[in-house]
Amino acid sequence: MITALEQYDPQIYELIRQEAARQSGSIRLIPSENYVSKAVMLASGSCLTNKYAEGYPGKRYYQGQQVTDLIEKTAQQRAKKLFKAEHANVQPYSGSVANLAAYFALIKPGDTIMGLSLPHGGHLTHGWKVSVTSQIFNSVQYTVNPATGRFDYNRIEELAKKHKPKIIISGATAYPREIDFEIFGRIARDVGAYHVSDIAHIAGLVVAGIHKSPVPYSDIVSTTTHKTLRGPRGGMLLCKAEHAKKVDKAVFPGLQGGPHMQTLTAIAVAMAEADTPEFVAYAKQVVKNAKALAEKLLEYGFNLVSGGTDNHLILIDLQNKNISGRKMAEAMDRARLVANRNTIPDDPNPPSNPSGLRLGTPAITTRGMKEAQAEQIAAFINKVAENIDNESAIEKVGKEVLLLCSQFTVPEHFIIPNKNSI
Ligand code: DSN
Repeated sequence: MITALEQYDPQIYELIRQEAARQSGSIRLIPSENYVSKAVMLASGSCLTNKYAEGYPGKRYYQGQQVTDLIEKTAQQRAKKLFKAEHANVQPYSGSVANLAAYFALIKPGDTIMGLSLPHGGHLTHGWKVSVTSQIFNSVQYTVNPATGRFDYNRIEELAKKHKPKIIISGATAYPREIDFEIFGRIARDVGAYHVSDIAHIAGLVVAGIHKSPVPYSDIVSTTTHKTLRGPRGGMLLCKAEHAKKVDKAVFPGLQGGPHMQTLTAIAVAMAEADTPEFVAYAKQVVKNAKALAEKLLEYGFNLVSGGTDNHLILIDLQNKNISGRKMAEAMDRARLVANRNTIPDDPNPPSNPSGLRLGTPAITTRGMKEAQAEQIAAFINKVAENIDNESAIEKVGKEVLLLCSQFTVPEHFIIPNKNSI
């Protein structure tokens, strides 16, 4: 396939080759990114991209669904088994659409939703002010306790009692601690709200049994498929049987047309991979690596929101280093350490140039790195911080990073990069 692309469109081929080289010649620390397996990559680049399949298995609007029905049923069954859920919808194009579908399945425009504020670690679609979710619904936002960086469940409960939302959303994109979904479920029940949990970041940890599953305590569970779960970029909804019809209707025809069958097929493959002891070992190592990275960063004097991590991600508060999140992320990028700037709870600075930096270990763990390499990465990050205005020192760190990359090559499913361009 790649040879055909090289012949037909050398310009795009060359850009793909450069991206493959970037992915293998840098340490990828964005907690929502990963490397997929060869099997997932093949399925997502397969002939399923040619097929329209509006509807659901056995109830499609176009003919020619002999194979797509079997694939989607397989994906649904694998999702139900993996997450121990009564119903699964594997069609959402992304986590954002999955969240919207969860809300539309349960409530009406104008109703109140309550989710975690974005600067405190929530997602845009949890009701943040610039998201359509705050325009369609009345949005109430809870926060973490800025002093601890953790949820104060009593305060969340007080807010829920005061505003009586129709949906309480649990889940986060930048919360380094385990979330107690059972408490969220209880608070929701007590105020007569539905509980929607968004496990986009931690789905792989839930599957591996490292974090407690929200499935028994939620009306609907929403997730992406490409973060710790290590599948293609997509979304998924899991729910109790009583909500199945409403969820399916909200996804199609409510919000989407035909599902992206190539992605859905690759999601099925990723779930087979996740249902293995190897995946459980991988997910455990993701957390061990994050803890090792966090410990070492603390030794170097970095302040971590909540003081450490229980999952795959770390949020650094850079204020004591007098470096902005943006400056740090950009300097790290030049040293081949790819992370993202991030707000911290009660950040005095705007999201465009916040005070924090978010790191994660899913991708480095897929490359086979362990605690020793996580500690080495902490040392690289410290060197960048100590030499933030010294370009030659940053370049030197980049060379050391490249050496580490060469010892932990990207699993061979990637296009072999042209070494000259690294
Ligand atoms: N953009 C994702 C993340 O990086 O966490 C959330 O959608």
